[in-house]
Amino acid sequence: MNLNIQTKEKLMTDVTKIDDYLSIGELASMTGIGVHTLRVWEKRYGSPHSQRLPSGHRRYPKAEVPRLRAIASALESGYRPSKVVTATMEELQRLMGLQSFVESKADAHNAGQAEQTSKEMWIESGVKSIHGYDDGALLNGFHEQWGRHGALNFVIHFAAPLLERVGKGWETGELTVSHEHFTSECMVSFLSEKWRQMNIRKQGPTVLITTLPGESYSLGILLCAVVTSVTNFKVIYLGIDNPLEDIITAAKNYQPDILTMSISHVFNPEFAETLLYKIRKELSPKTLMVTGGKGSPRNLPGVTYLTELDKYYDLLVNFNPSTR
Ligand code: B12
Repeated sequence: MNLNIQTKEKLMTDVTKIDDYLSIGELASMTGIGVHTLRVWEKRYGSPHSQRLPSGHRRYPKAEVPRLRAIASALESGYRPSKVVTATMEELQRLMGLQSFVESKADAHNAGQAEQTSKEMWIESGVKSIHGYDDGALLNGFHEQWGRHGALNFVIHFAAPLLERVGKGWETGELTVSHEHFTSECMVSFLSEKWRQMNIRKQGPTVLITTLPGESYSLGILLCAVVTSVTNFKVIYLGIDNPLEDIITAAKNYQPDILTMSISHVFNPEFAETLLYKIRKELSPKTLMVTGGKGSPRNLPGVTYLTELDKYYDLLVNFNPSTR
């Protein structure tokens, strides 16, 4: 592009005055896509499109960050650059199976009766498989709904309600302890395989996932690992019941952008609060602490408490490390 001096001056004023632009290095660190790759893509595909300062340095609109993060995720999942680099955010979400999630969030409250009934029928057929300890049928059902609705819809609308239904079955005496254990085992192995597949070879921003010491419930952090894996973030998964010192050491060594924890009803929120304070005190202020679950304290300074997994997904896709 040949710019005359006037145009160059105007651009310099626009770009340097406006906080909404990033250098190529800043864009690279916020998206996990290398500087060289960004240059090659612009030359080859015309995207992401930069503006030039008179010095020749590129400036990119900040608004490109979520789209580039989605591109990085698509590449991690095996898509070719030629297919995704020029795609819009909507096209990328559709490609990654997130579109139905986004749409279903938009009209979650108006979800059709038919859809609700079919979910309930699916849950009851899962319970039937659980009664017969039929892991083949149960896992097939998981695969089918995951494939049909995508990862996020699966964890929010199928996995969590099935676990809730099993809990009710146990409470009323319909299901035994071994039914509950059988369900947990199937769910743990299915979800672990899924998020680990999505996490392979990822680079870029990190989320450290763990529970507090004394925690016996693992499904909360597994659901968080799945939600994290569909975003651009790399998961470092410590599992449950870790000593406080180990959590702090890992956070110091890996400097994660986010530390995510699920705190189940097993915890007294006051005790959880004491432990969370200790972690927060030792952690870099740059690391965001996120908690959820029935035993999690709320309104703790320096800790973001979220009730829902879809809110957690929103937090991840809108996360901007440079503002921390
Ligand atoms: C599976 C299960 C177990 C398994 C857990 C296995 C595992 N690997 O985790 C095992 C067998 C260990 C177990 C044991 C027991 N269990 Co149990 N268990 C359940 C069950 C069926 C599912 C729990 C679960 O993991 N759900 C999935 C999680 C993720 O859902 P959630 O905690 O509701 O979290 C939701 C949100 O809070 C949010 N969330 C959670 N974490 C986070 C984090 C972030 C960052 C965000 C954003 C969101 C978020 O997302 C979730 C989905 O919406 C529940 C039923 C139920 N209604 O939950 C009973 C249930 C929790 N268990 C119960 C009981 C009584 C027990 C036992 C005491 C039974 C016994 N007599 O031995 C023991 C106690 C164990 C202990 N150490 O204290 C009761 C608890 C009642 C109470 N409030 O006190 C329940 C509710 C069953 C019931 N209806 O009675 N259990």
